[in-house]
Amino acid sequence: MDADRPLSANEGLKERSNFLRGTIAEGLTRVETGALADDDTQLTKFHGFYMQDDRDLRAERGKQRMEKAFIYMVRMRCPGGILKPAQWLQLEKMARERGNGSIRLTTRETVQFHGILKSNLQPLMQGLNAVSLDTIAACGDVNRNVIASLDPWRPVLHAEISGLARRLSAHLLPKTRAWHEIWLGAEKLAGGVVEDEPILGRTYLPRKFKIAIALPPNNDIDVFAHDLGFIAILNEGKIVGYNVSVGGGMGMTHGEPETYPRIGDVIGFCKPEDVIDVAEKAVTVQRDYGDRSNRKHARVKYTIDDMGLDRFAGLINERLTVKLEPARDYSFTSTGDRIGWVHGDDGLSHFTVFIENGRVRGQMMAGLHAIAALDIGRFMMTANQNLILADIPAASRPQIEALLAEHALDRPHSGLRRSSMACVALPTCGLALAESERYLPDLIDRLDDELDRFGLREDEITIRMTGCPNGCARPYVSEIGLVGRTPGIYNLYIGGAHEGVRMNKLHRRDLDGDGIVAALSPLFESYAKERTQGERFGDFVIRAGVVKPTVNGLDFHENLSADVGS
Ligand code: SRM
Ligand code: SF4
Repeated sequence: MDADRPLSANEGLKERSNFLRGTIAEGLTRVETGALADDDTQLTKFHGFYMQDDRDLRAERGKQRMEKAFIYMVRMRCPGGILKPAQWLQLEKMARERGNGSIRLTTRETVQFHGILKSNLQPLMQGLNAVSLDTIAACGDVNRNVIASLDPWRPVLHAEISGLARRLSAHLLPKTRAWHEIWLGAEKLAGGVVEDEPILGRTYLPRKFKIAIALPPNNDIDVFAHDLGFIAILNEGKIVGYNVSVGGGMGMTHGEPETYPRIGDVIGFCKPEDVIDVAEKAVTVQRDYGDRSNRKHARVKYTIDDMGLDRFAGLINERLTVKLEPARDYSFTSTGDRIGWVHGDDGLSHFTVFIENGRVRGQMMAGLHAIAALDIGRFMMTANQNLILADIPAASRPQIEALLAEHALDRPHSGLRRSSMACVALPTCGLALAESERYLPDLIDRLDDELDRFGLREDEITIRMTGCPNGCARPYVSEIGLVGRTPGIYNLYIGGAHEGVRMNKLHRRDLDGDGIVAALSPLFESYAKERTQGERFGDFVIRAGVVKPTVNGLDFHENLSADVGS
């Protein structure tokens, strides 16, 4: 980082916050407004929530000169994404009593609650704490929820990586007691006690930091989209260590080519017992070298591209007790979930419920309630916004099957829909430029009609939509990506790898729904006619010369020329 440039405003705010306390506690007592103080709304992210306003009501309330309809989005921390049925029931209770009645599964194996009023924040946090859950560091300039592949059908391996996710999360959590004090009323630390953040530092990280653990051949967590990735290396059915990937990140800003999505680079291999040290050292290198003057340039991907990958990897190595070894071989086959039943060799079965864009409400909520009330198995929240009802013994299967059928949770879906994700966007996301979660289902109806015409209904082509270029549904690593520009208008990206190892490329700019269908339909037709055995859509459009492959972030924008419209 250039020492001459002034620090961003958030750095001063963190410094002055008394380890993330600010005046949040005082703000909660101010009943005359639904809002919190501006500075505090930056700090609340570290406590796992955002102040928002209902954008559907914004214009009307503005006309009536009323305060915006302030509501809060609360994001839970749940490393590895696994819940007990009783915890699921509690989430549902919280959503009904404290939120807007829906639970939103996110792309990072946890849930968000929307529509929380200020007065409901504390009861919600306490409700989560009552079932050993929390929201600490779910957002903010810290290590976020650690995600791990969900493979309950490989129980021993899965237990190992989900345990690792929990340990990594615990190790990198902020040490401040601010969350416990403000939300649980824990006793304030006595005057003389000095808090410290030995890993994160007193101003925390320059920006968010994300870790994912993959269990090949499953890349359901899109390991290359994260600042730090661990890829399990198997030998004779055992995990012998992990390849380490650094520098993934999806966010960019339209019209600012110096911002770009990037996928991670593999820099070496470490033994299972060294993973925590590798993560800690990667975090501290980013803490010390990340850009604290420009938040749009503060992720690990830019630190790496500024200093060079070798230097970044070298800095990690210098700090490690056991140095990284050369990376080992592995391969991925898919980023998707296995919707429906998977029967394990151990007599346990697992049903992955397809949850369109992660939104659970209505009949789906009722069905999952009935299943959770049986208190069988575990609930696993996938990074594709779906839910696995895991570890169902054979004797309980008929009962679960009946409930799935009764609540239409086992309805078949097309391959495209099964492989779809959309971010939240409107009406809650303050950054949304266009619809996403509320629009993608209708667009998929139309695209399915086209796919039907060419016999492609069952083909699992990954499609992801976001309401802005920040990339919350990881649209740049899907075979088809749609990114909001303005209401009703999207940029279309194609050519990502089905298994998440290559980014896509801009194909057409500024399309409405008709334009998207018109652009994709001929590609579906030629794919159906000309694909080679087993060839994926994303690979086909590259072989057919429709778009050039993206090598990495720095060439992501290279198509931005007249051939894709102005
Ligand atoms: Fe995200 C900001 C929703 C995963 C990149 N993201 C936001 C906010 C909080 C908007 C804001 O800052 O005001 C969104 C809240 C919307 C709402 O109303 O709920 C939001 N992000 C989400 C979720 C809920 C999308 C979803 O539909 O599931 C995901 C929650 C994950 C979680 O449980 O922790 C979510 N966000 C992601 C991912 C995917 C991932 O991490 O695997 C990314 C891309 C990966 C990355 O980080 O690069 C992502 N979100 C962003 C960014 C761009 C960051 C950047 O480096 O440029 C922002 C904007 C920001 O931070 O300034 C953002
Ligand atoms: Fe909001 Fe943009 Fe993220 Fe969608 S991608 S949730 S619109 S920040």
